[in-house]
Amino acid sequence: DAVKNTNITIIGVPLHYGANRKGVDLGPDAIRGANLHDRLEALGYSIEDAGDLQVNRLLQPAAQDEKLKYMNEIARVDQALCDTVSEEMGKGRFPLVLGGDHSIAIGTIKGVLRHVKRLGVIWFDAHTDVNTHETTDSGNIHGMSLAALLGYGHDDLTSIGGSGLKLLPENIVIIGARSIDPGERAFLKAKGIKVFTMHDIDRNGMKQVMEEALDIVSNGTDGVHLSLDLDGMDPSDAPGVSTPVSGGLSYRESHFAMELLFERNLLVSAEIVEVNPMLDQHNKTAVAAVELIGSAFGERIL
Ligand code: 6HN
Ligand code: MN
Ligand code: MN
Ligand code: MN
Repeated sequence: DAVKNTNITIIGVPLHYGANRKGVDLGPDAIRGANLHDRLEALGYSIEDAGDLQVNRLLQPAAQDEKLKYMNEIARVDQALCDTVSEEMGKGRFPLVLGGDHSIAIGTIKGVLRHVKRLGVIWFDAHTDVNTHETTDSGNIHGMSLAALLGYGHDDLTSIGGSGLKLLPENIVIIGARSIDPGERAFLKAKGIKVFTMHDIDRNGMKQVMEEALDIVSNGTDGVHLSLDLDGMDPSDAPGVSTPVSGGLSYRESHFAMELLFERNLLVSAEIVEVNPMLDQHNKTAVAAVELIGSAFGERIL
């Protein structure tokens, strides 16, 4: 087991190009505004905020990038994020990255992989994000991040952080999936990636699902990353996301998952993505995100 790291560095990434929809770039401030810093401090963590990475203002994607919208800027930001995450981990700190859309997972996880070669990942999401430019309908890179981390997709995405860095399919679990594109279905099957869909959670309950999930991500790995896409939660509890899908995880199911995760003491890094304050109601989604992080870091009801 990893020794619990109580030194956390918050890194904001105000990027929305991967979702091709404004608003998610306001996520870092909305999450900070929901008292992330104080909540973690109250749990005994020591917090540093590194501020936000710089994202350039672009008015439209280049015409040739129809299946890889805004790729150049996304790749540039992900490379900077990879370097920042890796630097913080080099100082022995725990990186907590605030998105931004889910394309930032490429940068976060590549940075973590520089320090933890055999990394387990919990991908909490309504989607599975394993498209490539060859299978995508939308051309939105936030739907391609997990494939890129496995080494599939355009070179400019897979080579971020150095091309030797990769996740292995057997070390990943996806939790909460209910919207999977045809090309993704084939990919998940071919690679043997374990997906706990909403059907599995309905059938077996979150307790059994998380126990199985945590066994998978901890088996033969040296640490686990949490990639928390808020659209995994049901839109009634998390309405402020770029791509909402009905039939999601309830408030308690989501919290219970985070509480069980904390009990295993596996986390080396985490990120919160897809919080979109422009689509939210009274910052409800950012508050839910901070509450989930609270549970993942040890908050208890009693
Ligand atoms: N996310 N599968 C869809 C697409 O456009 O490729 C949705 C992707 C959503 C990505 O929520 O991180
Ligand atoms: Mn403080
Ligand atoms: Mn996602
Ligand atoms: Mn999603």
